[in-house]
Amino acid sequence: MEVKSQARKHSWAEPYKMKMVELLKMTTHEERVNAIREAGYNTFLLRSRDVYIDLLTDSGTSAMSDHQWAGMMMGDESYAGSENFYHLEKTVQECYGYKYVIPTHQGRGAENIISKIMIQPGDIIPGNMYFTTTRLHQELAGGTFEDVIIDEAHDSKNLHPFKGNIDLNKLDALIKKYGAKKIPYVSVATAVNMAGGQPISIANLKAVRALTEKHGIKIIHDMTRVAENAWFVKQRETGYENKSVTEIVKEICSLTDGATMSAKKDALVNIGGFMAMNDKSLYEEASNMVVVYEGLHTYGGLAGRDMEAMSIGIRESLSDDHIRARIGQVEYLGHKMMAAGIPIVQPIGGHGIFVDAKEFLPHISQNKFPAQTLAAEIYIDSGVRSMERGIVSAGRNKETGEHYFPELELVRLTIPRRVYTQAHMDVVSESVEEVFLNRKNIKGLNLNFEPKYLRFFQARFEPLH
Ligand code: PM9
Repeated sequence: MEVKSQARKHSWAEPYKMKMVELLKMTTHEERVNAIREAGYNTFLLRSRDVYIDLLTDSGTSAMSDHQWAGMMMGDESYAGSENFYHLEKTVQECYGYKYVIPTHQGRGAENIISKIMIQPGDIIPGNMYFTTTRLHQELAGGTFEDVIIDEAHDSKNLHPFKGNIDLNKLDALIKKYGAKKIPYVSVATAVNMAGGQPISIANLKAVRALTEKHGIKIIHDMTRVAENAWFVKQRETGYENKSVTEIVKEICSLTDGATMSAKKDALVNIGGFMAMNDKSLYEEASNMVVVYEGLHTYGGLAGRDMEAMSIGIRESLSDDHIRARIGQVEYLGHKMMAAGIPIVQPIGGHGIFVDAKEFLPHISQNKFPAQTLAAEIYIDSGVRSMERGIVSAGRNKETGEHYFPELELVRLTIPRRVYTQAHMDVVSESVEEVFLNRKNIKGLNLNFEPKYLRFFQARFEPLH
């Protein structure tokens, strides 16, 4: 008889063991002060050799399994019709339920093509909070993103269990204001990144589906972290406690018309993504467009071996035991930091701990970049690399050129999957605590270089005195 892994209460301990390790360099305080100065106080511009624990992102940073590495040796590197593509196609169809699949080099490759095909200049794209690359592609295609996430998502202390939910009144008001013809699709993300990895409930998604169907509006799913969302549904949504993550993921996907995927997150690969859809004509357009920007529709910018590792990673990512340990580790770090009085986004999300920099550094106004400053300070303290998710990431309004001032001014400590230990998490928490104790001495930053697109990647700063 199959024993449900939920039946017994046990630790979140990892369902794997290590057989290869990567040695890390330990740096001195002086080396780190120099490194962050050279990086213009932007953690994206640090060299990874100067980083001890790298919590910049969970994107492409997972440890692949022995099965995935074995899959890499099975790469069919034919230009067209690679066996690995057919394996990927079958995996996406079986695991996610979408009919058509086109690989892309990563998530934004898919976003580019979906935006170019579906958006006309002047269109409105409602979504549950912006994501940097997603919104940029929508804007480059001539569209305007409109945030329709519930208000609770913008409040780091609000304990709503589904802060990724869409506010139906906001969505309905947009449809009334602009008309359904101006709304090509609603952009629905699972485990909403910029809100702190917060899930959307199935009940909410069903309600969004009912409303959009009435108006003939499609739903495009950013399914980058759908498995993590499914785990929260299982924990928090009535009726789903005995369903598997695999079943919940499939139900989520069934409520949408198509998807873009950065497989570098949930799907446990270092590179890769895809778009998927149920509509044949959309597929035909996308499979033509992909040859312009990515490569033939049976490889989309990937090597055969990358597609093989992705197919295997997708199945591993849907195992309940995997997700329990993955989110268990994130929660371990979050609870430790909360016990030390560090202000973080609650409830704890799926892929990292998001420190509330406005509350951490109340004496630094948002135009002096508190989250950017805090990320640099944590790096100087311990060599832990994190990422700003606040005013720098939010960028500027495309019409007025003014900074957006988002409610959430956060530092993201993003946990790569299957990479770090509990002891590493202890070091991270201890370092943030140390910075917290000395927070009154911290001053802000001045922005002295800003690139045109996605400025958070390459902007440079100097310290204020
Ligand atoms: N997310 C992240 O670190 C990597 C780039 S931004 C620092 O969170 C969502 C929800 C994402 C995402 C990337 C992409 C783009 C789309 N949607 O990075 O192009 O979190 O594969 O995916 C990053 P790619």
